[in-house]
Formats: sequence, C-alpha cells, structure tokens
Amino acid sequence: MDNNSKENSNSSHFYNHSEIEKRIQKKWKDLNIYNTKEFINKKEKFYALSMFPYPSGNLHMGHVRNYVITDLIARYQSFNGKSVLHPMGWDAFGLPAENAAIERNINPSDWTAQNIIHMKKQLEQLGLSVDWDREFATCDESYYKWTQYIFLELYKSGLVYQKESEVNWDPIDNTVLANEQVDSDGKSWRSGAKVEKKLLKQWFLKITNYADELLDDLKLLENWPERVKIMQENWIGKSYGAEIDFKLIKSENKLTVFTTRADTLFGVTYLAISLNNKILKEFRSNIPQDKLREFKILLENAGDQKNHKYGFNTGLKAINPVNNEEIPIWIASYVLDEYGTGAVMGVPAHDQRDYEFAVLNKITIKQVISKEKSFNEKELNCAFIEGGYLFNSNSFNGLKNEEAKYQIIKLGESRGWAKAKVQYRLRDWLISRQRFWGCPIPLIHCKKCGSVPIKKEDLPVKLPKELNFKSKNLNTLKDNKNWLIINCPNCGNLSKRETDTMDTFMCSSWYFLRYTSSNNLNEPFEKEKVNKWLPVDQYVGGVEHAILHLLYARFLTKALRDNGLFNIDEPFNKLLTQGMVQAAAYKNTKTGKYISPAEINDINNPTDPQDGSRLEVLFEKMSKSKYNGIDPNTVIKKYGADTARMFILFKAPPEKDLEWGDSDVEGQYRFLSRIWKLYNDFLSEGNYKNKININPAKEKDFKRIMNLAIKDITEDINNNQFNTAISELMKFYNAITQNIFNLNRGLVKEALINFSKLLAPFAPHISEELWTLLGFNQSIHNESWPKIDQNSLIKDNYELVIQINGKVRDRVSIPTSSTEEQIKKTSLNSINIQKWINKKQIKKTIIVKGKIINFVI
Ligand code: ANZ
Ligand code: ZN
Repeated sequence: MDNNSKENSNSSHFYNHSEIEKRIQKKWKDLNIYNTKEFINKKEKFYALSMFPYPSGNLHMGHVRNYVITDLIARYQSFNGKSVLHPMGWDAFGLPAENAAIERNINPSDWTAQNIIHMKKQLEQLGLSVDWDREFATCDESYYKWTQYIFLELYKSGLVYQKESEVNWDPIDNTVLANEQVDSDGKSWRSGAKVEKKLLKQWFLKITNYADELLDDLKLLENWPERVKIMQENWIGKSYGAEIDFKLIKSENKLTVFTTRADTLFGVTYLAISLNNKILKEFRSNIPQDKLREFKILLENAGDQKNHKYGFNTGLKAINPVNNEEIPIWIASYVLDEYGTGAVMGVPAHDQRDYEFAVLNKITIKQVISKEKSFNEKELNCAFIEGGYLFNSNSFNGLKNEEAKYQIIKLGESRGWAKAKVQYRLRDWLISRQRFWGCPIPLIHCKKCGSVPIKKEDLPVKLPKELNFKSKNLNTLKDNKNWLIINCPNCGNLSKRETDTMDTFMCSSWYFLRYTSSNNLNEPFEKEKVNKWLPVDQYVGGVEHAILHLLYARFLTKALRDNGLFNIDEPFNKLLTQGMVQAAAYKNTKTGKYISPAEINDINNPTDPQDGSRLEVLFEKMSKSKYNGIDPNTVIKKYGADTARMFILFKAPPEKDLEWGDSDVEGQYRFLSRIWKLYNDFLSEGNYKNKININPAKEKDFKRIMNLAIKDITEDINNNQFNTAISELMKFYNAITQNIFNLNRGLVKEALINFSKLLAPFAPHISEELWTLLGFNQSIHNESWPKIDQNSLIKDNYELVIQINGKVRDRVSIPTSSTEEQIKKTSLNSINIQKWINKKQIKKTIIVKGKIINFVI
C-alpha cells in the first residue's frame, strides 16, 4: 500500500478492497446472477468448465489459477450474450479421505464434507461466477447412484469384464494400481512405494474396443494443445506390424513374436522372452533350474536400474522361418508380458535395445539394412535404425526396406508363418480398487449365477455408514456382514456383494454430463440437455490429466453415446492446460535440503542457518515440501481477490508457468487503487471542472485509442492472451488520465463505462462497484461487451516512410485518404528527398499504401 492511500484511508478515494469485495459478493448472491440461464431466446450457449478439485482441505494457488482463468472466460462469454454454464463440484472419493479416516478414526464422508465447506468458502472469496445450484460431490449418494447406473450401462453393452490378472500392488497404500499409476521407475504415483506384482480377480472396462475411434477422433480436436494430442496418440500406441511364428526345435510348438520390422527378419540372431513365458514350463527339464533361479534373483535385485539388459540363455533353439537358421532363445528383462505376444525377435544390428543386449551377452550381430544400395559391411557402434536398402537377405536384397516389409509379410502369409497385425499399446482399463472409500461396484457374486448386476431400481448400492476403519482386512467392506450378504437378484440365494470399489477416474469421467442436470433425481442426465450444452466449449485444467482423465472421459462419452444416451462424440471442444504456479525455493545444494524462508536471516543473501552455506534460489512449483507455497487466503486478505486475479492473469500467458512475485502483486494492487481514484475524482466534480479545456483534435485521437483498446482486448481474450489484454487495459487507463481535461464530459463517461466493462472479467468486484458509482443500478455482469466504432479506428493521417533505393531518407505525415499520385507528389516536395534525388532520373516508384514509398534512382 502506498502512503497516498494511507493518508486518504478515510476518504472515498481509498480503495477498501475487503469491504467492497464482501459487499459485492453479497449483492451477487442476493441477485442470484450466476444462476444458469437456460437457453433464453435461443441464445447461443457456452459451457465453461474447470477440472473439479479434490477436497483435500485447502485451496492452493494451482486451483486459484485454474478457476480464475475459467471464470474470466465464462464472464467474457456472458458479456457477449451467451447463455453460460459454469459449474463447480468435488472429486471426492479417494485415498486421502480414507487414510484420514484410518488415522483419526473418523468417517471419510465427514472429513470430506468439512473440507468441502472450507474450500467452498475460499472459492467464494475469489468471486467466481459459478452456478452453485449445480454443485455436487462424487461421494454424494445422489451422484454415485448414477455412476453405478453408468457402470451398468457399460455392463449391458459388454464393456465390463472380470479377469484374473497380475496387478500392480502398492504395498504402502495396500491397493491395486492401474498401469498408468505406476511411474517409469516402477513406483506408485501416490505413495512412491516400489510396486509389486500380485494375482487378483479384477474388473476391467474394454476401452480397447474404442482404441481406433479414440485415435482417429483426435483429428476432430482442433482446439486442443498439440502436445496433449500427441500424448494421447502415444498412449494408444497403434503399431502396424506382423506376427511371425518361429518353430521350436524338438517340439510341436512355436514361438510367435510381434514385430514392426519384418524387413529385418534376416537379421534376427536371437529370440527374447520374459520369465513368465509358458515355454519355460514346457522345457523345464531342459533348462538348469538352479541357474534360472539365480537369474531371477539377479533381476529382483537389479532394482530400479532402468532398461537393464540382463539376459539368460535358455539353451533352447528356434528356426527362423525365412532362412531356416537356428537361433537361440534368451530370457530378457526388457520383454513385456502385456505387449504383443510377449516375445521379441532380436535384431541387434537395427534396434538399439537389442544391440545393447547383444553386446552385453555376446550375441551375434548381423546387418541387413544399409543406407546405400551398394554396401560395405563395417563394424557398428550402435544400431542402424534408419531406413535403407536390404542386403544379406537373399531374394529381397536391394529392395527398399518399407517395400521389403510388405513383401516379407506377404511371403510369410502365403507360407503360413506370418500374419499382418495391428497392435495397440493401450490396455483395458482396470477399474477395481480394494478400498472402501469409493463408489461400490453394483454387482453380486452368486454361487449359482456367477456375477449378477444389481437391478437399476435398487441403486444406489450405498456405502455402509458403520465401518471399522482399523480393520486388518484389506477392504473393511468385507467386515460388514449386514452389508456384504444379500439375496441374489436372479435366483434369490444368499450371495455376496462385490467389495471392490471403482477407480475414482470413473467418477470423474462423466461429471461434466451431470452438471447439465445436477438436481435430477430420476436420471443421470437429460438427453436434450446434454445434447444442448455439450460439448464443453472451454475446458481448463492441469496438463497432468492430459492422458488418463481426458482419455477415460472421451471413452465414456463414446460408449454412452453408443447406448443412445445422447448424440455427442467428443466431450471437450477446446482445452486449455494451464501452467504451474512457481515460487522461489531455497536449496542447500550440499545437503539437498530445502530451507523455509522463515528460517533465513537475509533473504537477499540466503544462507542455511544450520551449516552457513549459501543457498541456491530456484523457482519451483509451489509445494509444502519446498516451503514455497503461498496461501491464497493470505493474499486475498491483504490485497483482495481482484488483485490476486489480475496478478495471476497478468504475470504469464495461461499455458506458461507463472512465477510468484510479491512486488508484481503490489503493482496490480496499485493499478486497481489508481483506477478507483480516477473514477472518484471524475465523479467528485470539484476541482475537475476548473481544469477542463476541451480540445477536439485530442478528442478524436482519444476515440481512436479507446476503440483500439476495445479491439485489442477483445482479440487478446479470444486468443487466451490475458496478460497482453491487461497491458492494453493499462494503456487505455493512461490515455484516459492523460486526456481527461481535454475531453467533453460525455466522452469521459463513455470511456469509463467501456473501461469498467473491459475490466470486469478480470476484476469483477471493483468493476461492479465502479459501475454503481457511474450511476447504474443493474449489475455490470448483466451488461453487454463494448462495441467497436470502426470509423473512429481510421486515422486521419499516417506516417509515410520515404525511401530512396531502399534506404529510409525521410518520413512525412500524410492524409490516409491520399491517392498514389498525391503520395508521390508529397514525397517529392520533401526538401530532404529533393536533396537526395538531386535531379537524377527516377527509374521506378514503388508504393505500399499506408506505409512506404520507394524511389529507385
Ligand atoms: C524386431 C525389430 C527390429 C523391432 C527392429 C524393432 C526394430 P512398437 O512400435 O512400440 O509397437 N516388441 C514386441 N513385443 C514386445 C514385448 N512384449 N516387449 C518388448 N518389446 C516388444 O514396438 C514394436 C517392437 O517392439 C517390435 O518390433 C519388437 O521389436 C518390440 F529393428 O521386432 B521389433
Ligand atoms: Zn443367483
């Protein structure tokens, strides 16, 4: 706060943000202005959506940035006359509540409800234009009833199945994780524990049925960030290749591999399988089991070492179908059970992974592809992975490798040892979780009938209120016999409920549909409403959800569409992934520890109070562990929500990371204070009147500047360039204050009206108050966006650049309406130009209207 505002703290010139914001928020509530207006007068719709938060207890800056961006867009669209749907809710099932329950022996629903109350208050302080009438939490019975309903819809379409499968087991959280929840080091994304393998019966959703559509329809998503689409594409991972059968020696059986490089078949020098391959059982007696056990132990102890290339030669042999060569079969740690056929043909000369494996294990390396047609074999020091021409490949020699791929598969198909094959990396979605704080899977297990769905009219399958949170049972739902035992809906026999609950991604895969009909007790959503409101026009959220959440939501949308529930193909039309909020963190590079700023004596010369060593200052994502989190509450209290919003929107483009800076926050506060003063000065007439000295030329200029501001700010918002929009607002503000005494009062008022509106999506409270000061009774947020007066944009004069032989020799002011003749005449009148031309002959004259004239002499 500057001194000036302190002195004036009792006058109306003092920008009392907290009083204003409280009052304005109450006004909005009383007017109920953010209640969604359903398609009034066939207005165009706009669905603005933020990824809903997990109710962890406190709002953090990442949330604030997310919701402020969406709010700005929602408000702007409403100014532009659209019916706006801007809802908010809670992604409320999941582990933190369950862990809190176990730690404190409280019900997770109570813990969650408290958090929601607290966080909602914080959200309200931000002044969001959210329609709170549509709020829900995914753990509400009235919501998860419909999650179960949707599960049964998928069940009906045959998209749900149960399978015994090796699962990723998190030994800290005691739960199964989806592949996606295990990072590249084999650790749980949540607990960080090293994930183990375990066999369990699990529920899956057949997302792979939609692999092609999910891939192809990425083309429709023109307004998604390119990198998100690439991530989804890689995740689906469609590969065109072939399955090739290798006969096993001394066996009727064969080993089938999946390869994308059939062109390298002559270069195969080994086959690789994983430890789980069934031929290891078939040939148990041929393989020294003690050696194999040693190898297993070696692998287990290899730990996290990424891409380790340990191998074990089984002694078994197979025949390469293309040339009948005998090749050894190795066990390799890089072979995945879950991809292709779980077996690989090793081509060390042309695959880097195979190359490293072969070098380490002293396996032959045979080259079969070279860049040029004529080839001299030379030693490789890495795999040659580019395209080229075949050699060492009998009748295929000299062929381009892409062509050879096709020819070799064709030969193999005619001989019966190859089959063209499309392979996806995408796996079915494992949705079972062995935890109690989730949406119960609405099925029962009957000895006679197998798994039977609960009847839709009996939904929801409610979570029992009484649970033993200290249970030794993996999932305490198993302890609750009253809940567990139920008559089979089919035969009436006593049977057991399914105790697995759903992955919370299931709850968040359809919430955007529910917002269209949040309060409907009879249906998950109304078809007409979904058809009208969807797709979401602008979705805003973190890039960490680029793959899973967005892919699952797309899948569910398509699956439910196919059940006739609505006619939408894609849920999210436009996607904005906001950058992170970072702040200075202080790190002792010797110990690797972060030091809290509170412990540092001199922040400009930071040292570790423990060992005195100088600390490195890093800008990193705000987090508790780095002591660099900034609490939104504190900022709002000190400066107000409008300042916080302005800062966040001004400091960086929304997609980029944002570095927190206190002085920049103060800068925005001062800007709002000055705006406040401008309006008050203007309206308190007194000294204003005496200084007036109207100047028509300046008025004309000012009108141009004002309309240019409207034009630029509008374009900036349309392009999500909120930071430059605020710069334009600042310019407009400067133009008003510089010209105010030279403009007639009507024009000043017009400017202040426009300025308030342009400011409103960014700083909604202060602009509402300014609006009232200007004498309007209605809310500014029901107004329409300023219109551009195209005529005022036209300049009377412009600066013409005069060049001779391409060099600038003069600049003159010239009427915009000048013809080419007049442009030439004016230019030749310039004394400077006359000097340069010096009576030489003009060979050519080039005119770019509105800009340049060039004389060639
Ligand atoms: C021989 C070969 C030669 C290969 C070459 C590549 C390059 P994408 O493109 O991701 O589909 N592969 C097949 N199944 C595998 C498994 N279960 N675990 C690990 N690797 C496996 O990858 C296909 C390639 O990955 C296949 O093509 C195979 O190696 C390997 F110069 O076959 B290739
Ligand atoms: Zn039964």
